[in-house]
Amino acid sequence: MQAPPVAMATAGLGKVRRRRRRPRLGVGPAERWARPGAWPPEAPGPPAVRDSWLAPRGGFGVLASSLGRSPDGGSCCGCWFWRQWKQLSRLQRNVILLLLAFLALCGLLSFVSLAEEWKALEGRSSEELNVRPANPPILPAPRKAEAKPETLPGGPPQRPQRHFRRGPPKLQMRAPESDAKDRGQDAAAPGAGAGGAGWEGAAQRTSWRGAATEPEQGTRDPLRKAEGTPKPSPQAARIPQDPAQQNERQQAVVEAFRHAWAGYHKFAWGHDELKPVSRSFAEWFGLGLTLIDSLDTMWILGLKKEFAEAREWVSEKLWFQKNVDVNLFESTIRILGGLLSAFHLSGDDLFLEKAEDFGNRLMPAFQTPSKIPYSDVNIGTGVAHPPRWTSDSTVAEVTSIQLEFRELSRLTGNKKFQEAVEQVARHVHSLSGKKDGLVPMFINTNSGLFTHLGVFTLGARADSYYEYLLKQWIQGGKTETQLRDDYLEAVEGIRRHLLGRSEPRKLTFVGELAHGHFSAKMDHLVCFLPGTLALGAHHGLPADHMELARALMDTCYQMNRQMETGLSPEIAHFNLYSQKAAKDVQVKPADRHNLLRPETVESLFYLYRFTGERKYQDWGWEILQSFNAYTRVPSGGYSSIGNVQDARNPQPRDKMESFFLGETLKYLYLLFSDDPDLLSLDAYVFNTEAHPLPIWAPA
Ligand code: DMJ
Repeated sequence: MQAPPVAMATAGLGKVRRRRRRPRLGVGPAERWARPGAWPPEAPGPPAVRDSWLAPRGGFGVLASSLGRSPDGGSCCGCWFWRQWKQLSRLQRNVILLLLAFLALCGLLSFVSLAEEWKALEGRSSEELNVRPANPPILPAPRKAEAKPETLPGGPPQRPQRHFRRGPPKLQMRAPESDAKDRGQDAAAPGAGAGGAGWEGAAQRTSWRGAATEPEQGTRDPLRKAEGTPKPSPQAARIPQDPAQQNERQQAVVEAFRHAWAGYHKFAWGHDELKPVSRSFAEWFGLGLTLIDSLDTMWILGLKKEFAEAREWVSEKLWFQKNVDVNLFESTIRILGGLLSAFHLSGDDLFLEKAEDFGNRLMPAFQTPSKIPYSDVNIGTGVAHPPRWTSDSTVAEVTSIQLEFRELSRLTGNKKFQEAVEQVARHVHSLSGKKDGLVPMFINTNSGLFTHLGVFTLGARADSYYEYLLKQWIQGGKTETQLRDDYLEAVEGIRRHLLGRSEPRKLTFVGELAHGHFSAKMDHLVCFLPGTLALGAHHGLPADHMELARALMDTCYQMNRQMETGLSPEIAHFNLYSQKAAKDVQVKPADRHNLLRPETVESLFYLYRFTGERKYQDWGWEILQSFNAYTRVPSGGYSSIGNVQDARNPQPRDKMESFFLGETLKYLYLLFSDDPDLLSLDAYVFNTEAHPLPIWAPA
């Protein structure tokens, strides 16, 4: 970022030098240069001096060495400097001023960066003095883990380390239609390496602002040390795999899945994401993200052949010894969650072995001064780090990995996964800076304190914090009351500070609060909330949560319904004023896109399960038809779109997110089912990427 201005300035001086010489050689009229402040050929100044500082070898060093005495040996250096300055052309002066401004800017930036570090350190000491976690551990040990004295996570924070790649660099590569399939991750196989350092070369790669740990040896052993053989969920047997049992709407979902999968299979096999329009693929982590995210959906939809082929790829091509940065949250909910869920549904040990290997590689992220994990970790080198521009992590990210790590501990008998994430949960529970249970969006990995205080949202960066409070409580058999209480307090905080009503339909929406200022803005992401509220009510929380769930469900439906394509924008703004013909849901040009997100249909699934009201199925059916009408790409796959308000040209954006298969189509399929035992919500809890994990039986 900073190099170009220097290069430009240098290039500029070169040009000046060439242009100055022309009139002196008599090329072109001398008058061209005879302007105030320019350098006329007849100017009395000393050409030798002028040439010397413009000459490449002398440059600014020569100018600097001339300072302190005038050319005629006099002592008035200020006068001499001023004369020299006056003799420069405007261009030359500008170049010099630009350079000086650039140097000043560099100085300023360095100062700001140092100041930030000082502030973080100060914050840390004040936390150590004043804001100690108030509570003892709030969560029980995993049922299978007691007898296993595994090393706990943590240890002293590492010296700042360097990371080599920052994610997600969405590289696009075109897949030859014929053989894209087999390239997968061959290069990442053990010992081979496309940049993969493997464990051996890993430990020394260190420097700026990250944590590195010695890679753990024998990452697959702990599984064998678990008490007894880990058991997949017994509920798996209840999933019907016979297509004959599927109703018409479920069959339509299966057809949509097959179409999406066909595109992925043809153009992106083994890669992270399909780019359906360009018939190519994009890499994020280089770990076959869509394939892993889709495993349990295929199982649930009864797509045995497709599941078997994907399983084969996991067995043969999925290796984690790669020098690649992954985002801790995204890879936990999609990859770890996907593998654990595939294990539970299929009973196939392969998925648990892969999950444990991957979980081990994520652990360095927790080695920070505060134990609040860094956002990114290199799964090959064990180097973890925050984003380049900050040492903050996102609150939703560090508090929405608990279901997966806890389940991994339960299955493997290795406590360290659970301990690491529960330490984070306890710490966040104890922090000040909340407002009636609502949390800010950022937390600093050095100080462990919330940052950017005073801004509250249920959308991006905070959303799944609330979801995981409830779901951890359910997962643990409803024994961890602190989680439930934090959740209840947060729902009251939402009621008190974030609810609004639109005009003319009086839709209830969840807005945002920034330093006391209410904004009628709601991300589509917030549409997870009706489902979560309904789930809580089903598990015995106050009945009025269900009423709020119903009201918000109507709103989320309208966010889809009021658009020309029938698909919600990424962000909606709600009209607060009574005006004739005004719509409740308004959209700004920058927010008109739709990424095939699941939240509306996710909540429809919960609402239908708990109420049995057909309208929720009908609303989901409308949305599936809209996806088919406006996002389906004929050659295979579905694409996110750029404008939900333009049914003629919805502007395909050439990207099929993995959650379309992992979540959106799965929730639609479950919504259309009339069998409450198909992944019963009394036996399973879905992680935030729709991967079902078993509810732990009461001890
Ligand atoms: C998914 O990865 C998860 O649902 C996450 O919680 C939010 N973002 C996407 C879907 O919108």
